[in-house]
Amino acid sequence: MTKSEELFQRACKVIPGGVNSPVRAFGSVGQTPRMIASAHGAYMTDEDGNRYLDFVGSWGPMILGHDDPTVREAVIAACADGLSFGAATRREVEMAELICSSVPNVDMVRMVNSGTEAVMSAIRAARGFTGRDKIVKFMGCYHGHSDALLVQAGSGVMTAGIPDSAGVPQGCTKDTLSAVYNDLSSVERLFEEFPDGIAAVIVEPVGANMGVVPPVKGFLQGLRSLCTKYGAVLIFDEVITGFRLGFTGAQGYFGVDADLVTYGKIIGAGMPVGAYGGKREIMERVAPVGPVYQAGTLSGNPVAMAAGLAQLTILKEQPEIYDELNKKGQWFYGSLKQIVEEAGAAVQVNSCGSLGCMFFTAEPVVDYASAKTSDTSRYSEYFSHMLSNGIYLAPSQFEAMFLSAAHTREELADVLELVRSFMRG
Ligand code: KE4
Repeated sequence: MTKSEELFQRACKVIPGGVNSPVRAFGSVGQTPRMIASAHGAYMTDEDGNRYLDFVGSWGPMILGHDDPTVREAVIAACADGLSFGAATRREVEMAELICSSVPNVDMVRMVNSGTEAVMSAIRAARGFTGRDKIVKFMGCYHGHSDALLVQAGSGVMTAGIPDSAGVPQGCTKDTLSAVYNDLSSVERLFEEFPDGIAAVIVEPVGANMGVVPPVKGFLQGLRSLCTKYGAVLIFDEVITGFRLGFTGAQGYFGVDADLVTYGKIIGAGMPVGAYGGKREIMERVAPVGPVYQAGTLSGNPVAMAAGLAQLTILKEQPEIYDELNKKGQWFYGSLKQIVEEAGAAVQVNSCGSLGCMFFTAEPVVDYASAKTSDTSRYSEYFSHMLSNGIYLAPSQFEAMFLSAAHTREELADVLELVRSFMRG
């Protein structure tokens, strides 16, 4: 028995499914999860000493690679000053100033502890600002596990085949309307049905929780126009795209203005951090200034702020990191596309910048329904082939690959050869 197997057996006795987040259970790929002991640069090492080139990057935070020395030093220095005070601190001010001075349409920002919390709070702020109850989300998009958003969600919900979730009363989701990603008419119909009833439209500006599904031309701009026309708040859930597509995130990358934006992952550099922010007129409805209540014991935690500030400062001061990362992504996913086409394989390669994924289906993937045509058992074979060759991919067809600044083109070229050999069967 490997150490991972032994630890996982113990885990299953005391943690539901042996994991603290469902997708980590490797359930849909039929493998024992590898218990990771350490990670440096583009690599992770498990408890048995096996080393993997990592394409999960903690699901997005590790854009610089694991254990960046500057980030590590900042965390160690912050720890020496104390871990948490439950009081206002300099670092929170610096983090808020950094975000508000860099990202369009974010006049004010509130720190929370996860992407789920950021989205839940942004929805509440939008409802408080508009006085309306209904929200529109897109099938296949995942916005964390707050009750109202667990409706035809992506990520682990999609992987586990749970169309919704047990334990969520109908009352919590009756105001959640589902639309079709990349289909503006499906949104227009909802606004025509509830012209004064929709508080917000929330969208992943690049779908990354049903696998990677980029927006078709005009989709995001169309959402902007509809929200403006009907007085609804447009929320970009940038927990994945924020500070990944570029320093101004999806708003800058696509040139579309949101009213509220949610963050997570990269802004914490691996520490538990989320944030929501946007127009002053909306954010000033949030307590203690306004009537929309939201709070958190560890929100703006000084150690987490130190980690996030260190990572964001590197990204802001070295914009060439994004140029290289996006060029590397274009080359890598473009090469993957070439390999599957040469092999005549029923595989689609979708990508946007450093995000990408391979869908095992012959059908172009543009939304939840087409993503679901993927052959998940074929994906499972692919996953196992790559894992046995030291490549750590998302243990689910419906997740993204995350390239980092630490992945070299030489390493990626070797990965391409492994994919080529798999496609040859
Ligand atoms: P967290 O609560 O997991 O920090 O963030 C929720 C969330 C919100 N919005 C988007 C667009 C997200 O992708 C996420 C979380 N992403 C998943 C990966 N697909 C987290 C992995 C997991 O659940 O373990």
